[in-house]
Amino acid sequence: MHTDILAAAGLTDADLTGGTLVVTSPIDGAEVARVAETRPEDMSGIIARSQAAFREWRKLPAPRRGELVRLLGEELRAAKAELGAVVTLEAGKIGSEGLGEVQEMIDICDFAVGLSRQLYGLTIASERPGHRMSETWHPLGPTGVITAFNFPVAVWSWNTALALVCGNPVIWKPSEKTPLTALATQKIMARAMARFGDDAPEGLMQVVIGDAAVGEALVMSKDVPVLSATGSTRMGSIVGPKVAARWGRPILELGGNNAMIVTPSADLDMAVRAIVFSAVGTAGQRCTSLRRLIAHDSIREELVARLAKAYASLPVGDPRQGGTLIGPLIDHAARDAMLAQLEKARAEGGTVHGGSAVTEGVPQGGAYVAPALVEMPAQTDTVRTETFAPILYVMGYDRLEDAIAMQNDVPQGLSSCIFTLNMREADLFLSAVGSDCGIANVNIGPSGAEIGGAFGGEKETGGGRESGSDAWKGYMRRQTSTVNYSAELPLAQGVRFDF
Ligand code: UN1
Repeated sequence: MHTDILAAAGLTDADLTGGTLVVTSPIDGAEVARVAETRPEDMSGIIARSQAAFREWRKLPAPRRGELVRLLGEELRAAKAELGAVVTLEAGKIGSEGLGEVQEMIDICDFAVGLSRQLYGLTIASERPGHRMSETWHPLGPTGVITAFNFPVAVWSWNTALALVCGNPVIWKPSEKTPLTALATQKIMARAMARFGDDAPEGLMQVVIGDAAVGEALVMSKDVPVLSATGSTRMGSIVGPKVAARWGRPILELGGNNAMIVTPSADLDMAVRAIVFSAVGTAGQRCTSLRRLIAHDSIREELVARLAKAYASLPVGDPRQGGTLIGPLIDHAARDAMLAQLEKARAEGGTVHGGSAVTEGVPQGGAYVAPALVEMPAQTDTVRTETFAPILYVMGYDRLEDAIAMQNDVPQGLSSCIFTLNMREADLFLSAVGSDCGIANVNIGPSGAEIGGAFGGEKETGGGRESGSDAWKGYMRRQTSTVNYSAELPLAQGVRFDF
């Protein structure tokens, strides 16, 4: 059955057998493939190929580069079902989330195609007569993209669609847990490149598979001027300084500890739906997953009761089955980490609803859990720690200022939201004294961001921005140019230097 899914995605025996990286499905823990790994000693050749591709690719006009991304979007549309199925098999996402991830790839391609005609610079008024100033954006060079298991292909596409139209080749290191989605995506990319023709240089888009040593080569190489990395704060704290120390440009998208404030005026029906999707969707394994609920004391008990009822009805199981809403965690270590955090929360005075391992009615071998709702007396150390699992901590508040302070009082700063029908509360939350996160929403949950906005966050989230808005500027270098079309040579700031 797996073979059918993998073959439909264009993967052959050569891709799936004979290698040293054992790939298992989180659905049942069964081995799916043995994928060949890139040898660390081959990385310098791979980076050199990327540099060679860069020398050609940067010469093409950006709208022509956009044409390749347009074709990539077309190929992704044609392969949506097949690639979505591989996401489900390899990352354990339910069907509609696997498809949604591919849709996110298609959306960013559309965005990047338009962008390829809009890499706008500025013209600037010069203080000197007969002079003009302008600002132009140029390609930077090979872009390393290190992605995580939880969005195994969408995050690649945010970076790659932008990097390509900006004139940069890409070297992609996917998570060791999800190499098959990367190989399937590379096949789709190869089809787009074949249709594009000869001016897509060989080496424009390369995939490298392996462990930290392979990633390290990208992190350390001066020939990889942009390094985008998505993953844990621990990983980012290693990668970020190393890239910065060699004067590269890191784009970091790390941990989140996303909160929702629910105020007395909130539409609780809507809040419950938003909470359930954002806390348990993708089994709580999005960097944007809702992890903390800060509810006004006047509605907290009612909200918890409604959530406990909703949680009890959520189907946990095989993500390939139509009705399932909560698939497996990525592996047993993730389940152990979740259960350990729940123990800590209990020790800190928390009351845990749900949160146990599920072994009945699910495929054997996978790490399935019932989502946990944990009422906490305060925002303890455990609450301030991101755990990649469906745990939602609930705290109460009395004054909105205190709720905002609590929402901000964590090391991470990715996503946040408020449910309220009171416009003063909503705008206070979005103001300079409100949420300190990169994403702040009103009356929607913290997850499921559209690609049109810049995606990323502050503090330990790493400060990077990817995807929409002007995130493309992270992949380009800015050149300020002053042109003198007069026959004089006046100096700026009125400086005289006559001789
Ligand atoms: C991630 O979990 O790394 O906003 C990315 C969202 C998705 C992307 C999540 N569009 O939830």
